[in-house]
Amino acid sequence: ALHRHVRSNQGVVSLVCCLVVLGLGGPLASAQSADPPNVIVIMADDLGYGDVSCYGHAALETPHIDRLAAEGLRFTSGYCSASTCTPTRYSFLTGTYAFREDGTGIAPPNSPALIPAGTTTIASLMKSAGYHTAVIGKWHLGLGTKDAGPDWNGKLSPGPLEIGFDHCFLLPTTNDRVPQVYVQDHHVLNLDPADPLWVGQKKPSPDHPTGISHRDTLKMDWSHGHNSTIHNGISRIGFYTGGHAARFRDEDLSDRWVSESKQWIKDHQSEPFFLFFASHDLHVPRAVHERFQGTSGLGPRGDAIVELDWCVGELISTLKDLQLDQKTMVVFCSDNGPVLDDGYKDDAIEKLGDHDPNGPFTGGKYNVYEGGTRTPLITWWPGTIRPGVSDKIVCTVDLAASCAAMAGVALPDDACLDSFDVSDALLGADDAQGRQSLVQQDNGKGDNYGYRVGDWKLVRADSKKANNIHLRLVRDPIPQFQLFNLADDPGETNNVIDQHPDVAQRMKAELAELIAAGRSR
Ligand code: NG6
Ligand code: CA
Repeated sequence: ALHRHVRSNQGVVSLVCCLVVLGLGGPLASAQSADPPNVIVIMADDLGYGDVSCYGHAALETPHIDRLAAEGLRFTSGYCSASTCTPTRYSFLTGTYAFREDGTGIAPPNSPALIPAGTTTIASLMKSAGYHTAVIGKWHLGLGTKDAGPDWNGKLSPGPLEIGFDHCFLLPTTNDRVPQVYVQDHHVLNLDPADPLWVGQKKPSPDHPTGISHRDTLKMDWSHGHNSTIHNGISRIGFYTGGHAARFRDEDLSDRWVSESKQWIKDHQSEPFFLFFASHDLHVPRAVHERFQGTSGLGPRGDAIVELDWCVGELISTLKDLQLDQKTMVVFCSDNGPVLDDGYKDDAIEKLGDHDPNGPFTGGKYNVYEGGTRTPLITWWPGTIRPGVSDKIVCTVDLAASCAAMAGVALPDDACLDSFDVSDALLGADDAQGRQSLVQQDNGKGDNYGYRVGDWKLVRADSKKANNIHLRLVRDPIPQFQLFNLADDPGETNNVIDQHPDVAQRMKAELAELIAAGRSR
């Protein structure tokens, strides 16, 4: 049978009251924190379990993220749902596993909106609870209609504003993909109509400079792919022309996410708000601001972690300055595990030294070993969340149901099909259970799956291949089914499927049923 979760419909109000009554909140939980909090989800890009110093495997310092962990709750089984960007973001927003929907793998530059207008999302749920909602940073979930895709020179719709966000300020795809422009609400910011923006998959003219024809002019050379249109001395995936006045410098992205977020938080400080802060760090191209260059000693990949850490510090100090820290829950997480060389020659491998991006785990981005999806996850809400470490299983796919429960909104039955209310685990209640099981995916529908139940982990690789197992972009053959016991083998090195055929059989059947049932809730 499927492992059924007991849904806790307890909202944050009753949970916090309960903590107070039982004295579990210590000196922290107070009646005033019974108001549903503002919520900021900070999602890093390609950040591995070992990439921040509070997880104990880093050869660099992340003081601001460490402070979140010291003042909040650090999860050792915190997950994103997929080991690539688009499916994790899809499932975080919709509360439904991305493998249930076709076409939710890594989105190309001209992808239409992957989440249809009117879909229930974490943003629409929070909006219905009276929150102001915004997404600032990397989107990578497509814009525009299914037929036409993004209308770069016109109204970019549907997009975030059609699924519950009041405001967006976006990097539309991912920064190794064209175009390098900001999207503010429905339009490319600062677009000069006399210089229209064209984005396509084919070279627009024979003399169009690319990473191949003008390789010697690049400031960051490519190692695979990423050799089409050049902008800011970096060649990208895809081609574009025009829109010059709208183009940004890669080095300025973090500053812009922070300044836009600060302003938006200030503007909404007296109302409840939900902010999805979607950092582009540390995705390639890792072109950080000049003041962070060389600061980590690990090359641009490490420098991008330092830049991300700075962003976290800025957001937290904004909350403190506005005296919103006791009224705001921050969730810090990642969209997938780590990768070293992801298409540019940026010394990520050469300068790695003792740094251990996936910590004790195997694998990272692009695979379903633990390193692909078990990533830093920290919750912080001073005065309500007691500082500590939690081993409960929680996943970014649960944030929709959990935040909705905290805000007191009921989930429609046909929405958020895989999202569980784990708010008690996120807040650190002593009797919290967290998730009992989790399905992990790598990229598109029908690819490989991981399935964790308690300490058991089933790896189902229908392709019999896995990418990036050792954080090197090679595709290694693996068996179709493997079973691991994470309690004594967190690194998934000892396949015990032959010793535990009964467990494997049960988990294979459960996984198949979970996928076929179309929902886990
Ligand atoms: C891959 C890209 C990689 C990265 C990834 C998406 C190549 C060879 N590789 O196809 O560089 O862009 O897609 O990353 O082009 S993600 O974090 O946004 O999912
Ligand atoms: Ca990513």
